[in-house]
Amino acid sequence: MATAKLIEIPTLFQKYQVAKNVLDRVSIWNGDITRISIDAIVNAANSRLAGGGGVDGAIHNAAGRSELQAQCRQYNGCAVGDAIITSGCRMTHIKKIIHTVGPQVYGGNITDEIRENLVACYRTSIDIAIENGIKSIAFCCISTGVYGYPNDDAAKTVTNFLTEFLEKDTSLERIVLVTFLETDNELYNKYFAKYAASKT
Ligand code: AR6
Repeated sequence: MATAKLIEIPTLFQKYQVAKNVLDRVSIWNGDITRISIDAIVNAANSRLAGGGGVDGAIHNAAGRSELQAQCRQYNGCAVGDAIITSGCRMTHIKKIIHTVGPQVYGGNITDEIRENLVACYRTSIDIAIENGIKSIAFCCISTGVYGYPNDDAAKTVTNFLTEFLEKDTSLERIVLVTFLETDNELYNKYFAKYAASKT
């Protein structure tokens, strides 16, 4: 009879466990970011933090324009790729709003610098969230509206960054990717499925 042999956990299974730990903490949700009950939502702001249209306008309306503007004025604007934090003002179902400024894309031409700035928006927002004890965070699709960042490249870039980040991070319990457009929902599903497939 063959002697018993200690079998090591296959590398494949270890990879699967890492991916499961990432995917268990990410949700893709189609809807209005102002309706989510979560620790923090991330706004796609402008560098003057002056309020605007799109998701920025929706968040200012829901939070109360004058209250939110008063908090934004305490900062001297915000650079592209950087982020600042305010309270949720009248949005009592959240604790904080993180305002980040995405890169602008003209003519669909994405340079390395533009892509790095998009990643910086997510990284800086998460850094500020963690510094403020936030455990759950919802992102809108930064830069993909008025600022013209192509949806496919954004979804791929953000998926790559977040999966890599979450493989190492243990402090964030949930990231919700809020898609307003069906196309962004489909793109995130595609790229997260590719990530999952790469680990099995
Ligand atoms: N909830 C979730 N996502 C939304 C909502 C909402 N209520 N409304 C729009 N979106 P954009 P940007 C999506 O243009 O490209 C502002 O005027 C939208 O479909 O809001 O970063 C600022 O003041 C798109 O997928 O932000 C800046 O000047 C995504 O949010 C400028 O626009 C981002 O679109 C920033 O442009």
